[in-house]
Amino acid sequence: MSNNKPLYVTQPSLASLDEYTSLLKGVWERGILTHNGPLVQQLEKDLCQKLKLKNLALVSNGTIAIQMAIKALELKGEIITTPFTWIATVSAIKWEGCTPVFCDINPETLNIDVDKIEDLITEKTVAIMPVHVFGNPCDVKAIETIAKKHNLKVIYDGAHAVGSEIDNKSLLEYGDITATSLHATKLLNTGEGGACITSDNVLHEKLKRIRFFGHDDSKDIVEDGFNGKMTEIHAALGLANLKHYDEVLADRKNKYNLYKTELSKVSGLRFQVQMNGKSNFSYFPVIFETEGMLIKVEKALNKENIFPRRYFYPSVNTYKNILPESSCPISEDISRRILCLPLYWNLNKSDIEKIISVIVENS
Ligand code: T4K
Repeated sequence: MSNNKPLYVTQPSLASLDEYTSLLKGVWERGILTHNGPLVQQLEKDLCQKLKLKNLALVSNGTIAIQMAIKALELKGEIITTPFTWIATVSAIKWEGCTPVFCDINPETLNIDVDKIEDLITEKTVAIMPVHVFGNPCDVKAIETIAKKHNLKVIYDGAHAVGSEIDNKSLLEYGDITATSLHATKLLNTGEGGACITSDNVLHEKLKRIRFFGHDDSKDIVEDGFNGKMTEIHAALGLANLKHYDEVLADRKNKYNLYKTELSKVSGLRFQVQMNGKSNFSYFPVIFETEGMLIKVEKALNKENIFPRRYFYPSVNTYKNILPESSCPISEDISRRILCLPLYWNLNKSDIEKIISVIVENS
């Protein structure tokens, strides 16, 4: 094992401690820690402005955001989703009493294969839940056409999608509702956190009631709600970090391009293809020819104290302890061969060059 500092798949992009504590001073003075406090309201306003969104409701994490979207749309039945995702997409569907139905992925974009969705629609289907995998925009137009034709709702799992766009419009604006994550590992973070985005004002008000026990303004219970609130402590971190959003976004793109340019010269490596808009470059996934090659490179990187991650492995449809057996051969195959390399603000150019050289030597 080398003595180099460890390099992880990601590290949070953080404002300075002074920027954060100056916001916390106000929290201490007001003594308001939660319940839709001024910083939560400010962060919602600032995010809407920055990302050009009509509405955004902050919540305690991205998984709750997906559950709230299902609840707000009152869905009961089958939801067609992708197996190439984090388990949260599917656990949220299950926690809301719905049944996930897996649609295999496009091997280039790694997003749900829109040509396979219609074959999976039954009389029980109520919605489609695609994921913008690694911030790469799904084919939102094709998905909207299918949904309209079959009278289905669309919820995007946009956990990775802050900063991605289609036609100069935030990717978070598509679908009936998009759920996003502001987790520590995301491009913009509040430590733990998430949000529901919808351009439907009525749905937005409903989402806000759901996250607050189902209260209306007079504290009557008018919805079947729960506790999805974000605290002022988390919102303060989001506000401090948001000040650095543009530089973080630009930095990811530069680092992504550095990896891509150099690793494109290595035969046998493949990269996620972007076809439908502008990614936020929040992850750098590499697809190897075989799992054996991936394992060889991963071991060599670990020896140098470098820790990439196998997002997403295994393919979620294969979690036999919580799901009935189903087959998605493309997702299962890609899952075995894909590795996400370190990509974050504090990663230096020399760190990236080191990672590239280890991959070149072991490919
Ligand atoms: N949908 C999708 C498609 C998602 O990817 C996710 C979450 C969700 C929904 C649900 O959103 P949330 O409910 O989480 O808001 C991470 C995250 O926990 C998870 O948010 C994320 N996706 C998933 C893809 O990755 P792990 O298991 O990789 O976390 P961990 O602890 O191994 O962290 C990875 C690296 O990050 C570490 O090596 C070091 C670094 N790290 C991590 C944390 C938590 C830090 O430097 N500081 C930290 O505080 O799950």
